[in-house]
Amino acid sequence: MRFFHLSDLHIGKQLHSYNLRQDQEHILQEVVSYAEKIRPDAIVFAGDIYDKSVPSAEAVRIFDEFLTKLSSLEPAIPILIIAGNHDSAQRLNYASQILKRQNIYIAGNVPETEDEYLKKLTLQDEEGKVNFYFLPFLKPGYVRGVFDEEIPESYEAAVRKILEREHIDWNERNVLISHQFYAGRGQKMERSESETASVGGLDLIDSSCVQNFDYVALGHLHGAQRAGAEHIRYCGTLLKYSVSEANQNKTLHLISLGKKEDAVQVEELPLHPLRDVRKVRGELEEIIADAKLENKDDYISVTLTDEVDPYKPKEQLERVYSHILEVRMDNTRTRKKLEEFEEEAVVSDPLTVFEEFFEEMQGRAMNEEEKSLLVEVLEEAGE
Ligand SMILES: [Mn+2]
Repeated sequence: MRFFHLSDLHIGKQLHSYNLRQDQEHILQEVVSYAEKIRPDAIVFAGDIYDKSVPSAEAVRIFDEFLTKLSSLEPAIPILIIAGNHDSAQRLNYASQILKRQNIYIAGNVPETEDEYLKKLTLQDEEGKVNFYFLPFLKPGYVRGVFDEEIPESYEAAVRKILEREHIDWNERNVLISHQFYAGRGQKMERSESETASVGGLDLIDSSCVQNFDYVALGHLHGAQRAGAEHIRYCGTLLKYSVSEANQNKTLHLISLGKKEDAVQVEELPLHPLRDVRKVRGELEEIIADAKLENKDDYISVTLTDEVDPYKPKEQLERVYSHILEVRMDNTRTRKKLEEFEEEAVVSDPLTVFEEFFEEMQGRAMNEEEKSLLVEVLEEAGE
């Protein structure tokens, strides 16, 4: 069985001041072409379809056209979708009953009562069954109704407890689709600036709690990477959504499941974005002289190292680059300025900042109860 693993489409996203409509339509068309050519047995979307919980009409149209193209392929390819933290579960769920008839399976919500379970889709191949379990993005509070109004003590506990109550036959092949922050024990994950920063790392889940699955299709982190094991993976975004991703290689993940005892195969299919995101650094004159015509339309982040601030650098750069994201200066003057402000330049996450403030005001550290209350408040504010 072979399936595409995608996540974090973030349809409707802007890159700095640029609307990415054309770029997103272009890359989604490439996914459609791959689907036509490869004919995978399923296409999996591990959350964050849209960039906003209330997507624009344009974003909805783009996704609609994309889904329509995929679902009109014959023979039909099942399409599996879960909600991410950027999606609205209710909005994504809309028409999910009708879409099921089109082989589109959507899970917006996690179980909310004692008799609700994860959505599950079983597909068949020559080796037998493959069960796909849909685990949409959750926060511990979302599943309190499943556990007698008791909120699991952490994200990890919530995921573990939700999975424990499923009747999973581990002799069959099982795939989990999930949108959370997983990492192997002690593993440092690569984060990108286009991701939502988490508060104090409390959303971190040890990937060992999902290791029994034959494959775990993850969304949330925007760089493709493993979480603790070969078969627990983030596929990353199809496009570079921040300058911090300029050096990442974005690909389409094709997963092959063989016999239960065989290791999964992961093939990364190359993608060809309409415009790349690139960083260039140097003196204004040399950057202009080195600019290549074929890169003219790329999204460019420029760092100028001229000791004398050039006159209207952005206007000059626009002669060779049509999509400039930012122009920064890095010279003796700006570095000196940075040093002077170094103390202020240390930006911690809001939780740490408030903890320090609290201690200064109260003369004691926050206790656990106060801390968890604050985390809740910050999360609400973040939404
Ligand atoms: Mn995302």
